Amino acid sequence: MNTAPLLRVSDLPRYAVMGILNVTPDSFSDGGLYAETDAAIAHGRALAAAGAALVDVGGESTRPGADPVPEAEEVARVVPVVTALTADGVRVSVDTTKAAVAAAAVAAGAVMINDVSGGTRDPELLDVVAEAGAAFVVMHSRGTPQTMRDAAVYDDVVSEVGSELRVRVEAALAAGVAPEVLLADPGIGFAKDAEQSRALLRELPALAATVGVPLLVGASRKSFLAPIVGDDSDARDDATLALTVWAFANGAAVVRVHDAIASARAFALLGMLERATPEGVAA
Ligand code: PMM
Repeated sequence: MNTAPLLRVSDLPRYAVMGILNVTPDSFSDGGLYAETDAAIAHGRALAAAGAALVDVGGESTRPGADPVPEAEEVARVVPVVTALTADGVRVSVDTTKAAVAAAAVAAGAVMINDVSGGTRDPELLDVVAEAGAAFVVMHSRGTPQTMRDAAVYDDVVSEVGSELRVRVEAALAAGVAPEVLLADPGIGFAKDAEQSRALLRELPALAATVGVPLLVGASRKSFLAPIVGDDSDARDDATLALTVWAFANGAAVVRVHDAIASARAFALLGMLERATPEGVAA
């Protein structure tokens, strides 16, 4: 399969913020808020205008214990939002585990598929991604949203997540997905308890070396933050901003966040400081 890539990881800016747009009634934290299509489109535009390099549209909650959404319902939630945002020139990723939803998403203009099952839940999804030339996020998890809590048993979480992710990266390559479109994601909170999530965040460079492709990190507002900052989403956003800085400083290529506006502002400033010389700031 020699389809030209729709997006290479190297096309993204150094600090690529992926803004989360959940079009679901029951997600971790912003569920219900953007369930209306028009509101979702407006929020996606605001994320892109604030500097998000990608907007990640999801029509099925991945929350532990969440009920599956029928394919037609997921397509109906996601496609109008993808169509409207891509018409505005926004780079859209779609968070799905289903081949049919991925196919509808790329037909509507999405350039990336983000699969929390890493290509394992629907055997045809990798073929759809390869044929379209879409970029692909291979996330690590174990089990399903119903069973993942019981699957969080590791002797050495960093090396096991790394080697399991590598197997999924090899499967994507074998299906014809190009290496330059791949991102791998440790799946913070997915079949990991709080300590395991922190261990993975501490060891991002070791994980990237094992997996062999650039990393995407999604830690935004996740429950492992609650013992440190409490349950309130504003407090979790403050903590998430620190994690975003940490992830980029430790080599992550993309960070997936709810409050993309704060992250985009912080990284505009950081980029400016990095370009600064004694004579001033280069353009
Ligand atoms: N987390 C959620 C959903 N999709 N995708 C990737 N690649 N990485 C993640 O960590 C991830 C994801 C769950 O969080 P949300 O429902 O708040 O978006």
